[in-house]
Amino acid sequence: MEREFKAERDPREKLRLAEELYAIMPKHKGTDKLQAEMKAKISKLQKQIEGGEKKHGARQATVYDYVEKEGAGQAILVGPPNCGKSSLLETLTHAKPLVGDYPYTTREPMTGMMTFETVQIQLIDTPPISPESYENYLSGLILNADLVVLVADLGAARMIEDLKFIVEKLEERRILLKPEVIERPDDPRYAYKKTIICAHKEYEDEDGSRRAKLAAMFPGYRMVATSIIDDDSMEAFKKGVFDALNINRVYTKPVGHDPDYKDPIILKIGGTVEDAAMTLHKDFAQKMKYAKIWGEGKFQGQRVQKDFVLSDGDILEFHV
Ligand SMILES: Nc1nc2c(ncn2[C@@H]2O[C@H](COP(=O)(O)OP(=O)(O)OP(=O)(O)O)[C@@H](O)[C@H]2O)c(=O)[nH]1
Ligand SMILES: [Mg+2]
Repeated sequence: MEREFKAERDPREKLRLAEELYAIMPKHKGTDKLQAEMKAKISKLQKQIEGGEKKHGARQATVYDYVEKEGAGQAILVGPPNCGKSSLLETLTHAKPLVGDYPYTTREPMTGMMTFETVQIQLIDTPPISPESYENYLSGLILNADLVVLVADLGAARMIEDLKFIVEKLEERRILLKPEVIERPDDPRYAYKKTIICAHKEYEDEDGSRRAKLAAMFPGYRMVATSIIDDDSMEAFKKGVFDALNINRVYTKPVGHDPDYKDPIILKIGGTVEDAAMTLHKDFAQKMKYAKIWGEGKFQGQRVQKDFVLSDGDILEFHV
């Protein structure tokens, strides 16, 4: 592992390895000096990551490795050069990324907010991943996102090879793309990332054979076929992302008033009445005695307790 630590260039990876090395290091008088050295290295790496400190001449790209989350969820568009990532961002949000009919158009990440029904979802457009290019900060961006959207170019002759390269590249960075994430990897150095497949430029695949290849490569993954000139497919993309985020929208209503549909509470699937109240205020959740609920499959206005599990679209009226 020590050799791995020395070879690693990505500061976040390096930090993780350093912390691990420190954890397994025998702690006694004889290793005092080593322990101190390792601790110093860890703190230096932490500073470097936080402050984006420049190491003499070394190429550091910590500026882009974190995008603060906004809205109900954050999805990151990842794919080979020229597959249409920036076009998707441009079509689905108000962002104005550079789009070009040549590879490597995008040089830095860009974000935009996509509206799906009553929620806003954040999209991140990224520079492409290929044998010629991998920006180190991508690992951090992907790890922080709630969802990876792997964009496939149905018109590219090397579609499968290009995607295979990306999957392997991320694996090398200890990120494993998964159709669903229900458990943590056995090896703590790895991270599972929930991923959906965007089969983009659908009109380049008239007989559907390329989509079939994609589905065979990514069994069990949610897949959505898209084209920027097909509005229905853009809606399907939004819904696909929303569904994959595993979140519920819960609306609140003051007693005697209509529900507020503009600003839903966002909860993980399985969230309860108490969780919903907590998002408003901790004290409020404590004071709350019960809630009334309106929604599918419920008696309208039914009284429910704090531990009641909510569904998407439920309307709550809190009673203190
Ligand atoms: N046929 C077709 N072409 C598309 C579609 N979406 C984008 N394109 C074209 O694909 C090319 C690349 O688009 P970009 O959005 O720049 O692709 P990108 O993945 O951001 O490319 P890089 O930034 O280089 O990685 C452009 O010529 C777009 O017009 C689509 O749905 N169908
Ligand atoms: Mg681009």
